[in-house]
Amino acid sequence: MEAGLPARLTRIPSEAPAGIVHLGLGAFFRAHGAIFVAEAMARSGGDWGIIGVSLQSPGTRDRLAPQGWAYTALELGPEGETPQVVTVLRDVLVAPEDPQAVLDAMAAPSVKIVSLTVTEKGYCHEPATGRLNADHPDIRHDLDHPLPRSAPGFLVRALAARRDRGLPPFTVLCCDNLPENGRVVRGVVLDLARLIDPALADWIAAEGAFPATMVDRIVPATTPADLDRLAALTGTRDEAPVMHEPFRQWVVEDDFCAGRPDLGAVGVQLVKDVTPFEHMKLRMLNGTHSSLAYLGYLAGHETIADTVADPVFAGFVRRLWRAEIIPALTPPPGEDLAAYAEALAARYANPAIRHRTWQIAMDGSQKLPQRILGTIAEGRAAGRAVPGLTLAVAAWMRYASGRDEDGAAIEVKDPLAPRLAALWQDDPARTVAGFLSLAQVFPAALRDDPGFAADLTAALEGLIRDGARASVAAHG
Ligand code: CS2
Repeated sequence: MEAGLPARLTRIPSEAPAGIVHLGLGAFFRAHGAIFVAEAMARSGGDWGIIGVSLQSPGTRDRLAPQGWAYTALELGPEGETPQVVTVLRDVLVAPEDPQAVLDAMAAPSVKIVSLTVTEKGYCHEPATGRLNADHPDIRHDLDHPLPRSAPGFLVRALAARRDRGLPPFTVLCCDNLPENGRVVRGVVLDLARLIDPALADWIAAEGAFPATMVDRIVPATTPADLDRLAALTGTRDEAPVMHEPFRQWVVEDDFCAGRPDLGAVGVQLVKDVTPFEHMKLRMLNGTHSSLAYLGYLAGHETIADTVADPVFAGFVRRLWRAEIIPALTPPPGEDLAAYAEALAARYANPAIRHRTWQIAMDGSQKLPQRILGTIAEGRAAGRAVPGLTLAVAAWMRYASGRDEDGAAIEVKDPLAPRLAALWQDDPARTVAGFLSLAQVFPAALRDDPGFAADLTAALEGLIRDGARASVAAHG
């Protein structure tokens, strides 16, 4: 079945029928959730094969189809690379080509879970409030058409089909880096369902389940050079491998309405409350990732490993953890935050992971609230200085202007990109005032805090005057 992929690699066998539909079949899920599920089935059985759905383009489907949906996951350790073949996918559907086929798959009686990695912007919500943005063009489309475009649209229409067929709902398992991601996706699904059919919303609210999760594994985008290196390593060409670091963590609220794979047997932490884990990971990992991405990019660093190899940045990130982020966190059960920070420093430094600052810099308007702005707001409310994170926000603004320190164009990827670029003015105070008027990004506590506006303006002035590296050095 896995034509072209060598049998001598370690295999995760599984021939079980599909019990999971996954929306957003990017590299992250294939290197994280899919592997946990495959291992859980290999260990404890169960019909948890996965049907992947690409919500945008056919590329992944077209590359995986000739391989019988199998692919190599290449672990990039500091001391070497270890491939394994993952055979848990049963099919890949491309939503824009055939949305009905996606709805049919999601409404199949064998499907018990619909998981998602559709990125922050895929939920069509307001990042600052967590509520559905009913004016989002895809949501407006999905309100009027039975064949949806958006992830919330697919969830609602598929749940409606199940109710109409007398089937129970599936569990909606959000695997994106959103705070309280289960509650957010439940909120957008119920908001949309209510606009379509209030009785459907009541049924979903009563019968459905939306466990929160914390997901973690660094998965840099696969490059053409990776394909060549892997082919040399294994002797076979895989057109759709994924690259990942050795570390992985998945913390899941144990609230499933129709069963689940035996995830606990393969190291998934099944807990009652994911919130402290989410805060730890979003603020300590993703918060510093974004800070290093904007400042590192402006300082001319291509990857996170390159950035933290620069001693000025290595000192800066440690100071962010120690002085600005950890003081605002409650440690989750069993976690030591100082040790977690040390482990992150080692993960960032892994030279085998070529994780581009440009890749992490994407979609800043969707990421900053949960990664950085919450820590800043809590720090300021507690009277704690947060100069490093404030500098990171200034760097985001500079990055979003679309020009780097040499005046060269930056390819800014963000749903708000044109709007952000237009906010850039010659006068830093006016630039800051413009950005702070973005209610969908900045919480009220920061929008209404003149002290924050002043600090941010000073940070931006320094950034423009001295450049990113010198500004970071001044904070070290
Ligand atoms: C990164 C994340 O691209 C980004 O925004 O911060 O993808 C990060 O690598 C993962 O969340 C790690 O678990």
